[in-house]
Amino acid sequence: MSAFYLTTPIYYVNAAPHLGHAYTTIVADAMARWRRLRGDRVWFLTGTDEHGDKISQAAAKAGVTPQAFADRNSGAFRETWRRLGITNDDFIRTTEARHTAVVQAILQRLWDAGEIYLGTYGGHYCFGCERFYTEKEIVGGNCPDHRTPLTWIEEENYFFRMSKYQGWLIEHVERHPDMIRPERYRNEILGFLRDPLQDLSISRPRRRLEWGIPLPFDDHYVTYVWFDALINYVSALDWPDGEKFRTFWPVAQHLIAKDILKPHAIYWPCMLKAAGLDVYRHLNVHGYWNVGGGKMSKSIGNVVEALALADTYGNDAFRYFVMREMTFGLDADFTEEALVGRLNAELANDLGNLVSRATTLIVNGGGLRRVPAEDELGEPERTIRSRGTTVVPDVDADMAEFAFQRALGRIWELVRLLNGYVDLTKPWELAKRQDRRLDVTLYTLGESLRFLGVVLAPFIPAAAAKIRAALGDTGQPSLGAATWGTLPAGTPVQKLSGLFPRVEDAKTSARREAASARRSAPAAHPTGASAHPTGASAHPTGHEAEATGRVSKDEFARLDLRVAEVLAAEAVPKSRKLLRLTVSLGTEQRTVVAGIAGDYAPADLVGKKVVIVANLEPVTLMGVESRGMILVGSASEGRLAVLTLDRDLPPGARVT
Ligand code: ME8
Repeated sequence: MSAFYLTTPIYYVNAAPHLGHAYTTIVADAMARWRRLRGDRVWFLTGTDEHGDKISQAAAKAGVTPQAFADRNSGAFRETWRRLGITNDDFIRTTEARHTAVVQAILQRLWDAGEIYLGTYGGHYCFGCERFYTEKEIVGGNCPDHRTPLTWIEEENYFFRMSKYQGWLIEHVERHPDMIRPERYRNEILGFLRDPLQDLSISRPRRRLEWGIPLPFDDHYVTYVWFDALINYVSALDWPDGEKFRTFWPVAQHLIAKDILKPHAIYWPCMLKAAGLDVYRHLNVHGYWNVGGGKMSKSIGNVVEALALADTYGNDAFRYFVMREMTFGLDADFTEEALVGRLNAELANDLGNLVSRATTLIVNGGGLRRVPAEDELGEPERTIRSRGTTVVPDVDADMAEFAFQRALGRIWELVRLLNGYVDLTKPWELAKRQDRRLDVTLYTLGESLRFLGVVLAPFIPAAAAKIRAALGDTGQPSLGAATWGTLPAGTPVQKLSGLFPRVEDAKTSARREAASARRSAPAAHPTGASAHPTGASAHPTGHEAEATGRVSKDEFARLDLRVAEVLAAEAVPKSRKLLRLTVSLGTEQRTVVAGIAGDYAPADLVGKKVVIVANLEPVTLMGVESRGMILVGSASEGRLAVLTLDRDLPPGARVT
C-alpha cells in the first residue's frame, strides 16, 4: 500500500469561498478519491490562512476581532467543503495551537542555526499582497497584481538567508524535472532564478501589525504571513515526530494555482532545506478560471459563488464540468452556458442515456442470466472488454499527471462506444427473436456499467454510487473490483433512469415562459404520426383541437390506448423533429415515430412509461414505419410534454 499526501492551499479567510477555491479543492478531492480507490493510504489536507494584514484589515472593517472574523469565515470554508462532499482528512487553521507551536519551533531552529538575521529594508510594499516588490516587478509604479499604487516602507526586520540557497535550488529543480509541473511553471521558476535571489523578510513589526505569530526570539515582531502559512503543510502532520509526518511527508504533493507559484516553488523549498527537512515531491500548478473573459476577482464583482452553482446543477455536474472543461495547467473560461451544454450533452445524453438504456434492457430482457463463454464473444464485445480493461490503467496514468480532463475524455470514449454498441446490437430485437446473443449483450452491458460505477466514483461520486447500487453494490468502490468478467450471473439489476436530468438553458426557458404567459391553457392531443411528416409542425394547435368537435363515448372507446415503455430512442436521420422510439407493450415491441425532437433528447425518454394509441393505421414518416403514436400535451406555441403515469403500471396496460 503506498502512501499519498495531497494538500490544497490554505485559503485566506478575508473572502468567501468561490469558484477558484472550489476548483482546487474539488480536483484535490477527486485525486484523493482516486488514490483511495487504488487502495493507497491517503492524507488529504486543506484549511485556512488566518493571519496577516489582509485579515486584520478586513476584520476591522467588519467591526469584529480578527479571531472572531477568522472563526466565522473559516467556518464558511468548512461548510462549503462539507456541502460539496469534499473528503479531506484534516482541516488546518493557522490560528490553532498545533500550528503556531510548529512555526515557532522552526523559527527558533533557523535562528539558532544563523539562518535568520536582523536587517533594514526599504521597499515598495503592497498591502493587498502583503509583500514587497522589486523594481523589476513593478508595473508603472503599481502592484503587478492589484494594479494599485505601492507604498514605500523602510523598517528593521528579520531576514531569512534565502539568497544562499539559490544555487542549491536551481540544481534541485533541474535534477527533479517533475518537481514543478506542468513544465511551463518549472520553466517560469528557472527563468526567475536566473536573477539574483533576495533574502526574505520574515517578520512584521508589531506596532504595524499585531495579528500574527510572535517571533520566539523577539517579541516585538510577528511572523510574515507567508512564512507562517507554508509551514501548515508540516504542522498538520505533527512535525517533527508525528507518525503522520514520517508516513506522509516523504510523498508530499502540493496543489496550487499559478498565483502562488513563487512562495511554493522558491520560499518553501529554501525554508525546508534550511530547517533540515526534505523538499516535497511535486508542486502541481493549475491555471486560472476567468469569468466573462477577464480575471475573476471580488473587486470586479464577477466572483462566481461555488455553492450557488453546485446547488443549481448538483455537485456531480459541477465537479464534472470544472474537471472536464479546464486543461490542468492552463487558464479556462467559466460560463454557465458551457456548464449546461456539457451537462446536457455528456451527462444527460451520453452517460444518463446509456445507464437508463442498459438497465432497462437488462431488466426487461430477463436480467444477467449467465456469464458468456469466450467463444460467444464477437468483435464488438471484445472491443468493449479491451477498452474497459485498459481504461483503468490509462486513467491511472492520467491522474498521476493531474490530467483530469484527459481521464474524463477517456472514460467518455467508453461511454460513447457503449451507446454505439446498444445501437448496433439492438437488444430489444434480440429479445423479440429470443436470440441467444441477448444474454451476451446484456452481460456485456452489465459488466460495463459496473466498471463505470467504479472508475467514475472519484469524479461524480453520487452518480457513480447510484450506478453501482443499480447493480446491487452498495459497498465502498475499489479498483480491485475492476476485473472484467467477474460480475456474477444473476446479479440483481434495477432500472435507473434520470441520472442527470437535462437542464434547459436559461435563455430558452425565459423565452418559453414569456411565450406561455401569452397563451391559454394547454390541450392534450396525440402527436407523432401526424399529418405533417416533413416536421414543419407535428401537432395541431390548441385552436385546431377545439375545432375538431365532440366525440361520443363509443367513438372514444374505439381508440386502443396503452401504456408503453420506451426501450430505445434515437433521432430519425435528416429530421429535426422526429424521434424513432422502440416501445414495449408487454407482449410485443413496436416502432413509433414521434415529432418531439425539439423538446426531448432521446436520452430523456428511455425508461419512461408513456401512453400510445395502439390501433392506429401504420404510417411511414421519413422512411420509418410508425405503428402507433404517443400522447403529448402542448400549448399552441409552447413546449410539448409527453404524458407519463403518476403510478407504475406494466407495459401494455389499457388506458381508458
Ligand atoms: O493565496 N482560478 O489564499 P487565497 C483558479 N492564503 N483558482 C483560483 C482562482 C481562480 N480564479 N482564485 C483562487 C492564498 N484560486 C494563500 C495561500 S498556501 C500556504 C497560502 C485558488 O485564498 C487557487 O488554488 O488567495 C489559488 O492558488 C488559491 O485559490 C489562492 O487562495
